Amino acid sequence: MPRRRWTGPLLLAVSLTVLTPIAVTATASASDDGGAPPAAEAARSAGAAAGDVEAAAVPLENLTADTTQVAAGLRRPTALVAPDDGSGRLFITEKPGTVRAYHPDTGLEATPLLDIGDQVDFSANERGLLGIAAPPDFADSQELYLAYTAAEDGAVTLARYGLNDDSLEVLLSQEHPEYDNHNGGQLAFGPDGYLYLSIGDGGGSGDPFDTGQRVDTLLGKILRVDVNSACGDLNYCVPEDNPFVGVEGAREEIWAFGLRNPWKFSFDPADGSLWIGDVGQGVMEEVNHLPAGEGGANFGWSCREGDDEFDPAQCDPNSELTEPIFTYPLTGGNCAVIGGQVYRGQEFADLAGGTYVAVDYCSSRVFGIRPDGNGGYDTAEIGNVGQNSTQITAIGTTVEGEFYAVNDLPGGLHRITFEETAPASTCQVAVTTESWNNGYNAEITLTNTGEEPVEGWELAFTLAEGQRFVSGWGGVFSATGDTVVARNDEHNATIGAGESLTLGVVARHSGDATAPTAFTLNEGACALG
Ligand SMILES: [Ca+2]
Repeated sequence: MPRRRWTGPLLLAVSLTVLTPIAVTATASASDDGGAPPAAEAARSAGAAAGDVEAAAVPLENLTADTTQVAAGLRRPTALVAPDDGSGRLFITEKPGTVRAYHPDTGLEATPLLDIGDQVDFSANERGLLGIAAPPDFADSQELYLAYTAAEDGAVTLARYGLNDDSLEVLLSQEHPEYDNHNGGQLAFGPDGYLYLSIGDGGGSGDPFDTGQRVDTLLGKILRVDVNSACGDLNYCVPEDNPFVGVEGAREEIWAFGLRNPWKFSFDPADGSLWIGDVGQGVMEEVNHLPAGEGGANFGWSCREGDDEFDPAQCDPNSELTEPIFTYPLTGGNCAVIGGQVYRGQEFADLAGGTYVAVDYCSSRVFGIRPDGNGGYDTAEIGNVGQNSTQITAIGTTVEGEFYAVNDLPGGLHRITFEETAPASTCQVAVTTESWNNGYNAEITLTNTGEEPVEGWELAFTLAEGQRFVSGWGGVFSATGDTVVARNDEHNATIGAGESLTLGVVARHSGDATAPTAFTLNEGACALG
């Protein structure tokens, strides 16, 4: 069945709608309620510095991600964050309600940094302490923001924890009583200094409350709030430039909607853009990407699941949908996308700089995504880390941008590293020779072992010492010193997948009649066989 694609007329129809939010550009200094929080300035300058790091020179196809376990004994970890306090620590949430501190030199601290277990409902697989964010002023404030499902009623709860006095102040609570899955619970400060929180669609299956497309509920959303001030009855303020401010019937905390279970999202520290991994229903997983400051995006659920239509009753023909920039199917053991981070560290900058890395919870396949500079994206599977770290639940970074991951069972902390690997060979060469006292004739059988036809070819090889090219057949030959290049003739330019062709070379030698042993086809090395 062909997939239904979003088409032009629907996009144009946006101007006719009333409730469709208008994409806004948040400027940190322009809000009317006293300007941006103090964090904004620091966050922006940090972003500018991070933007100076070099971009990767290695093609995604040659990039491989791997993990190495550095700590064990975590209790179902769900998130990790690096406080910017010069300590070099990572804080890791554990589902039962504890936060553990880790330092590369001293390992995992045995005693939890904090314990709010008596406030947390972790009775179900997707419930518990789910998210953590450290504000830019953490070094002074010693405050952390936590997202969890609350004891008693399972409400998705945002709270501020003071390490100095072990205080816990609830800021926001969203009822979530019917189903225990799809709680979201990711927290992160944006480059604008505001706190962003994801909440799932209310759970169950198939969006039973139709919350994805409704803007009168916080379910199925990413929220954006100012936690540095309080407004009226709220323990936070809604930024004036949130997209639904002043829209009747809408919750003004909403930043983006049409999400199913945005378990993890993150900001690229270099450009402030927002990356979201949204867990799919039964067909596909998706990754979404929004430019910095673009509020009001509708990611489609439950009208859409990824690229496909899901529930036509939820499709408003007047609503503009933001397409996922990457999807992958729920086949081959895949089950749930774990949205990751954009690599902006130094150690692997030449390999992975600017690459968004996500992983599937069940299959442990790692996906790399890079904007291609022309509005599109390069994507590739860049490894499978299932041998070292099954069931990854979160990818986080150090203050310097180096990657770590936590995995669910058995709970561990892992360093993520990258290496360059040669692309798999897609050609094979077999050589037979017939030699005489001062020359030889080599017959070369070249096979395309790839899945795509080769259109136009250039086979290069080097003669052994003391040998000289005399002539060739089956192609157009040229020789420079001991390097010989054979190019296709008009009649044999295409080598179909799995097909072979034969060519030959006559060379002189002065005692060593060894035929060439290394061949490259269009600059890619061929296997010998
Ligand atoms: Ca979507």
